[in-house]
Amino acid sequence: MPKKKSISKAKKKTSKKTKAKKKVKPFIKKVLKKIEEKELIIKTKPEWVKSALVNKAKYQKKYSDAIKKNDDFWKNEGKRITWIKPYKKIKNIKYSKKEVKIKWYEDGTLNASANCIDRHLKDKKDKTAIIWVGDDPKDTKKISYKQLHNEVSKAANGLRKLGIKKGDRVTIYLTMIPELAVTMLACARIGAVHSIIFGGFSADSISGRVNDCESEYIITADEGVRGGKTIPLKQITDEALRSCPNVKKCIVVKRTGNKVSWVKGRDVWFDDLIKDMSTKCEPEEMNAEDPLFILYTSGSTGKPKGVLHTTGGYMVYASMTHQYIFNYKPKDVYWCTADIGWVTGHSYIVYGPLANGATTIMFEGIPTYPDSSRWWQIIDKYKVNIFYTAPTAIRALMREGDKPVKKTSRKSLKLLGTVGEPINPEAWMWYYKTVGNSKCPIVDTWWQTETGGILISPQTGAMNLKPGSASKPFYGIKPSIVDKDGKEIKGAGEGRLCISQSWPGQMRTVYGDHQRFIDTYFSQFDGKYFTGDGAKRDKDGYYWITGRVDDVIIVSGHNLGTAEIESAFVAHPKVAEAAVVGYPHDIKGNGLYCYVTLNVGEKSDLDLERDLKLWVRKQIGALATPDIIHFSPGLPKTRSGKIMRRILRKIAANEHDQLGDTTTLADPSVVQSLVDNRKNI
Ligand code: 6R9
Repeated sequence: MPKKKSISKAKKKTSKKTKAKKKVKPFIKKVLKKIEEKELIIKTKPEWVKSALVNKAKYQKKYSDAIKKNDDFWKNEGKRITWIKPYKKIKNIKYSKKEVKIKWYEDGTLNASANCIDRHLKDKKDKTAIIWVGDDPKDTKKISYKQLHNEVSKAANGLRKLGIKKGDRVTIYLTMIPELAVTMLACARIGAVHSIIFGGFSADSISGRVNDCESEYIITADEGVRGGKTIPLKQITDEALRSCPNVKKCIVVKRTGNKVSWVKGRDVWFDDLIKDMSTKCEPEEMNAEDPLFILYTSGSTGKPKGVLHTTGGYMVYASMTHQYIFNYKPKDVYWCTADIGWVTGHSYIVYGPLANGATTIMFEGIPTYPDSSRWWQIIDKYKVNIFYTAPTAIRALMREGDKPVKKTSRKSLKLLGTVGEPINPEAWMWYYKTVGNSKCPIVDTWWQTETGGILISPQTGAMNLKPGSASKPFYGIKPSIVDKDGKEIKGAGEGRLCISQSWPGQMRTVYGDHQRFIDTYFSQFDGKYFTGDGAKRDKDGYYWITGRVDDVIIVSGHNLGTAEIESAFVAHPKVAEAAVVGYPHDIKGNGLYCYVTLNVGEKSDLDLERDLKLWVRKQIGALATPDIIHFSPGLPKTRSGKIMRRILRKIAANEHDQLGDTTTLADPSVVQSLVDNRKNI
């Protein structure tokens, strides 16, 4: 694929720019046209099939068996985990508008930390479990399974010494340092329920979460380090704890060694706590349905929900999806760039890979520090085979041009993955061609905090790839597309995405508010879990996620998915990112207010504004002609890279005095600049 402009290129004279633009345009047009005709297919290559765990026929058989003989299927798959007391019962499910009960393997017992560590000691004790890569390229550390065992056991004994016991909630507020994985596994070892909060969240978000789950213990660090900057974690924690009267102990990991304030009797240095602890710590025997963790996720309304996951089913599902979807082999070096404070980090940095005895990379930094080649350098240095990231990061790096990528070889790569939001086909193609040198399949994995693991994704070797489509359901997953009245749409069609059969990794409740769990996910469509997402199923049975259902804008009576319009914007050679929201419009009902971020070096002016309106109109149709284009250097995003359209809607509607909670934003200062530059409607 012809290059998008790099910074240096973009700075060159206009004549060159025009030339580059000419080079790009026909290609993009071709891509869009092909996608429209559903023709853009990346055919499964023979070498992918050769190395894959399944081929087309095997996938189809396994999928249909898993649906039809669901209990037998999960009975068998449950064996991938080491149980203390094996299960006899498989599932016990009640899915209705009034009552929801989800239990898997309910008479079995196990320990999640023992599954991630102890069971590998026999044959893999010297294998690297975690490669920690620091923010500073010189900072790096390899932790073997044996070392991980010792560190986790010491930490677990330390936590026990403080009085923490089975069932207690422990909040962890750390950036990506090894102690984050160590303390979460230590909690699991003693049966405490961890609640991890992104190391970028504010004091208010912390206190809200600590109080909601009545956590009496918090683990943090003096400071965090990201992109060459420090984050005052302890200071933020101190501020949060002023409104958390029930917190008894604050355990502090030393990361930078800079001075921090201290509350005598409450604060404890992590190093002091574990100094004299034994490297032996008997794992607590947990029932399969005992809670493993709580993870807060914000919805469009109300306070964040404490999504609760339990032990047995979650471990089976995380381990299984990690193996099958990433086509994981025992010698692979695997890297998921997510933060552990996000569900992707829980399932696909820690629990899934470690349960499978993998070598998993934990990266403290950001993709653009010290320069925008950092990720690709890490891939070369550690010979990464499987790489999993988010579309928002792909788009940001694409914005920097091909040069930083091309400086590296990336020849160790075998498979690429994405998660978090719909990936626009242009970013998909760049990822495929530029990053993967057209030799790695891409798995576009659709799932949610609530689902515990991936539900819809291609399976390498078993199906062709369609850029922008999350493809097909995983084993045992039964998606169902319904219209707004709940009527099931069979075959090809578009509507709301539900899942009509439980799977082991599913969340069990909203912590402390089971009614909210029922109301949020089960009250709309009887007997089905409603995901909140819209989806299309094409004639080949591929799923295309169209975004959150509340992201649909009705213009002159026609439904327009924001993802579709945004994808059209991003296909323009000058555009890096876009977010589209609706605003009340006298004639059309809703108008389209479009926030657009340009590639580095591009200038916004009236000509470009006109160009972009025509461009989108041409890609989608007159109905989708943008009403307002607001050029903005950044968009309000959560730390996991999701655009907060709720805030953008308020700014568009000139209701910026009612923005609501903005504490979960990665960079809250973006909001003020958007408000200051708002366009009149
Ligand atoms: C894992 C995670 C869940 C929401 C989900 C959907 C969006 C995630 C996606 C995707 C299209 C994909 N989403 N993966 N949309 N294609 N491959 O992201 O969890 O933070 O809870 O977000 O993210 O809208 O409903 P979470």
